Amino acid sequence: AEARKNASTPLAHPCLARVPNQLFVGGQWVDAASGRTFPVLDPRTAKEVFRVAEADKEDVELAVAAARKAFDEGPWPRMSGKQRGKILIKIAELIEANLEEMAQIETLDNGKPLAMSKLADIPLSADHFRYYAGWADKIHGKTIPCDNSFGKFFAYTVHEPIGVVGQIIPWNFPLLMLAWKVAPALAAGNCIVLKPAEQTPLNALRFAALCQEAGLPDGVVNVLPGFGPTAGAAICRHPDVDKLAFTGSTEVGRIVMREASERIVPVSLELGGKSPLIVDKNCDLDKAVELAHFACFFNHGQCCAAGTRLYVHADIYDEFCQKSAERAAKRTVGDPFVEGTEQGPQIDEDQLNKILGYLEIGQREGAKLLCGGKRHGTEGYFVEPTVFADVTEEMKICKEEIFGPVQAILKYHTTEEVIKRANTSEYGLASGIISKDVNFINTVSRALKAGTVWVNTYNVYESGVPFGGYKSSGIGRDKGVYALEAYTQTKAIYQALDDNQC
Ligand code: TXE
Repeated sequence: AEARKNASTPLAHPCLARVPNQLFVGGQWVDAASGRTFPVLDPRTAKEVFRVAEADKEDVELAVAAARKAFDEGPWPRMSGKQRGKILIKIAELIEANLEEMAQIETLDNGKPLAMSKLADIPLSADHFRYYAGWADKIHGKTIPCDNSFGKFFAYTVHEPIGVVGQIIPWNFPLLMLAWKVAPALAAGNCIVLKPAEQTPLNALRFAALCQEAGLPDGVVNVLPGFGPTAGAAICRHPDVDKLAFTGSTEVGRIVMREASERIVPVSLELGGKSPLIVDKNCDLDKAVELAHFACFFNHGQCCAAGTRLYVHADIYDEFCQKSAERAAKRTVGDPFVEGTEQGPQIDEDQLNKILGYLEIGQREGAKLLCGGKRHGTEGYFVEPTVFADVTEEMKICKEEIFGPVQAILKYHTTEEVIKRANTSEYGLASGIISKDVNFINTVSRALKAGTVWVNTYNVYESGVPFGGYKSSGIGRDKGVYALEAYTQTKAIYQALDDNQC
């Protein structure tokens, strides 16, 4: 609360009471150097509910300097892993202690159903910090025997933090995407400059306040709300940023990678997807329809891993399409704060227009519209849950990421055929299989070119299990022990065993 300036301004929602509205730099709450602020809109109404300071290049300079100082001179990278782990556990506990408030903030900011924020986003974020707290004192190298003619040596490796990490995240899971990036970077001893998406800065700011409360040293985490081409680009270009981590569109991922290549810094990218979900004829049809519905429509289709290309075996195709359309038509769309709402508004006007554009394109391309197909209501950014059948790989709605509540159903006949077709996408983030046939499952799961395969389930995100893409879906892995590789350097140290060596 003390970090929110102009505290007398009436609050648009009670959950905003403790959300800071400034930048968090070097452990201080500060205005943007330009003095500029930008609005946070409620996606239910498109109306402004809050304003936050808008970071730009000059603020990035200050934040990177603070992170640099914290890394080069501060205690964080020099603390024992155990000590760092304790602070990460404290962060996890604070997120849990503030679960109700942070869930409401997430729903207000993003539009996702409150039940989902409470069940998924916030607890999974806390879990992530607890998971990496456990790793903080287990990040160590190997002892390697050396046997060569120059003498007696042994060698060992140490896994050191990289330094100042620039992290840029999207709006679809604002706190969870933050947790995926921040927790492993902190466990390994790095210092961070984080830019949340301009659509959803609120929980990142609330999180920064919790970091202070948890006793995280100043400058270790810096949070800069702002826009991509300004603050985001400045982070990517800053010569003192030692590593870049990005989640967002493939288009911007290419920009981030270009910047990283200019300075030869490591980069991890988690980008778009167009994930196939393959339904075998050997399945429980009603359960399969429900799972496919969840795979596609969860989080309003705003999931990089959404199962948006639904391949259904010809023997069950007609019934499956009909039932999928019935299920989608029943999906409750409305205020995400109201209990029972399954789908709230999309994130913003750009996304709304992008999705509506694809709904038109799909019909023009000859896909069969089974339900939905237009905007829901006239206020805010709501879209009708939409199902297209008779989709083919040539159609744009099958090739491009829509990032909305749009299911595209395709018919297939043989296993070989569906594997080939599922792998035609430029993306390779996730995939799914629904089947009771273990041979089908084994064959298809090995053949799919995707970073994740969900079998008879979908959208499961366990902190210890890696997540990332093949092909244009990205480089590197978030989560699990794999993410630690992205935030550490490996140093090899040779040591002579023979006293005569010097
Ligand atoms: O993404 P952007 P947008 C996909 C999805 C969606 C599309 C566009 O298909 O419809 O991307 O969404 C920052 N330098 N995904 O426009 O622009 C930006 O401020 C540095 C999939 O929101 O990629 C934000 O913080 N940073 C995705 C972040 O990048 C820049 C989730 C993501 O925004 C920048 C979101 C620049 N030049 C969208 N330009 C997923 N993989 O989950 C923008 N940014």
